Amino acid sequence: MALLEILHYPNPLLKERSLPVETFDAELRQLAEDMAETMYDAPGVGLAAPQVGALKRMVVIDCSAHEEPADLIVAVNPEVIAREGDCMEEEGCLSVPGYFAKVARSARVRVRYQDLEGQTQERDADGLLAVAIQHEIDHLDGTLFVDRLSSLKRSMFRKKYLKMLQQQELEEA
Ligand code: GNR
Ligand code: NI
Repeated sequence: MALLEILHYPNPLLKERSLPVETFDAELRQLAEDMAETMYDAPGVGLAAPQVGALKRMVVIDCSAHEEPADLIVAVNPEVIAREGDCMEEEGCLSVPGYFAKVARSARVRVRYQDLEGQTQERDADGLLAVAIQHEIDHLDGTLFVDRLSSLKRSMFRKKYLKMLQQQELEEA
């Protein structure tokens, strides 16, 4: 059990494409466990391996909030195989703390992935779970939610956010 360090924008690792997982071993299970612990501690509803510096196609998601029992999904090599409808919900990201914006996504998705045993699974999702799945798969392709904003909003984000980071550095110096 270990809490992992979450990388923040503009860390270049967040722009990398993660590699497919081919080996379903104890090391992968340990990473999944540590990612889940890190997600719950943050707290967040999802976490992708590249956010903790591991360029592997694996994500953990739990949108059950405070409901019991918790519904932890560990999805290896996840892909959206069908999508339907459109939505525009406010998103945040543990790698971009303090910034929130509405992002256009599909409203409903069917996702295919492998579990930690390597067994193929499929699952339908809507609402926050559908948004979170799309947000996490984006991380595996090196895409952050701010990359999906209009170019005007994205350039405003960059200016504001980099300025805020500079200010924080000054305060910490
Ligand atoms: O905790 C998170 N909340 C969230 C809210 C709306 C849309 C997406 C998310 S994912 C985010 C955690 C995170 O950054 N995962 O990569
Ligand atoms: Ni994120």
